[in-house]
Amino acid sequence: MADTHSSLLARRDPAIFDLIRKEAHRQETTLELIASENHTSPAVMEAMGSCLTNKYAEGYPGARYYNGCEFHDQVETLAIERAKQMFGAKFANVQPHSGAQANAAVFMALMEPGSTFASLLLKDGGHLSHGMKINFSGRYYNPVHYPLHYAADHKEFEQIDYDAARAVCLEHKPKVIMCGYSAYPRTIKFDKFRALADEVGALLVADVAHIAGLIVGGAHPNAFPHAHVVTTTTHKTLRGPRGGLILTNDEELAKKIDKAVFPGMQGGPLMHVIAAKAVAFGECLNPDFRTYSAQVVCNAKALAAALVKRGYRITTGGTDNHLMLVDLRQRSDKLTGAEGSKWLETAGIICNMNGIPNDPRPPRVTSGIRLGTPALTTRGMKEAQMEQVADFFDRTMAAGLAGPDELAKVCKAVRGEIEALCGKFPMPH
Ligand code: DSN
Repeated sequence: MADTHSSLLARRDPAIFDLIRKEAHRQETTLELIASENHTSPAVMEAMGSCLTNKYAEGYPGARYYNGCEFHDQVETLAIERAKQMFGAKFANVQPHSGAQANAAVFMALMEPGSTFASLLLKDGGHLSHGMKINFSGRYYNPVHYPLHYAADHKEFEQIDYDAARAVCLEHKPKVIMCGYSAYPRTIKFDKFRALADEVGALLVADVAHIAGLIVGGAHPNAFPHAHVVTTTTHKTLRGPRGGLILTNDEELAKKIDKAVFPGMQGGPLMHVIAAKAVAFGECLNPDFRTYSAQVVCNAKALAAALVKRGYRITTGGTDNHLMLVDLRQRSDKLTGAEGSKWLETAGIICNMNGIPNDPRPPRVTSGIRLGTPALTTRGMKEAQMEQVADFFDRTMAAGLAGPDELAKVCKAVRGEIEALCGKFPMPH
């Protein structure tokens, strides 16, 4: 079916076909270390490319505003049931088009415009939908932020400061406390946040977009039963299609959330994506997924240790999850995230520049690079390959520091080695 589909596309729209083919080759032959990306299975992609894209299904299973939804009801119900099973939750909404839209719907359900909520700033590892000034969350609500720990004793340095979070919440009495982050390498203590939420009379929302797959696979504590509401994307460690998901155990909140998603935030659900979510959730419920999640964390720890050995600093001193923030300054003060990540791309390592906590450099330059292991682990790579990845990383940085000629020479050599390694660890097929 995939071949027929491809050859059809090749005939109908050779320009797009060619670009997709080139992108597939890029993915096959490079190392994907962006912490929020992964390689989905062909089954997930097949569901996404199906005829379900043709249908309007506004509403929810059994209560649609359009006819002809018999099979769509069954698809969405399967996705909901699997989502609930994955997280041990009583209610799930699988319709959000993205994680940011899931958060927007939850804000709409739980707060009034102007309400105060507490979160971590984007520059400390949070997310733009957690109160960035130019985002809906900072524009229509009133964010207050809790800090990371920077005490001179370096105890839990650069980690969430739960005492300071308590002080912020006692002062501002937020309606919602957000936890869950996009660049935070340590275990989140959901129980501590819940105790704080109870103390100040707030609802706890855990945006577990980054660690959802680790939770489902048993490699990170579950946000339930502590969180009142959990939001996530479905395409990161969950390895599904791009999309969002909301869960809760509270029936009243579930009703408000359903209304906020549709008709509050969105119109017709993307039924082809919901089918693909169901397929991915089915894969996550397979016992193999536990092995995968554990290996993602082992690989991240191995990669962090291998980089430390080569002179890099990892913020917080390491990682408990799938990602790490590499502070390049310890290797050389001349290295920046912007330049370094471009050199790495030329060599075949795809990652993103990222500010480190208290970064003296601006967000478009940065002193750090964020690396994550979900995609490489999907390809079957293990600790031995993480040592090789650290070696590729460091040789490229050293060459960049040496100058353009050395950089060109080393990138070419490293790229060849990476292509050979990728050949041994193909993407899912
Ligand atoms: N943009 C995503 C990330 O890379 O972490 C979060 O939404």
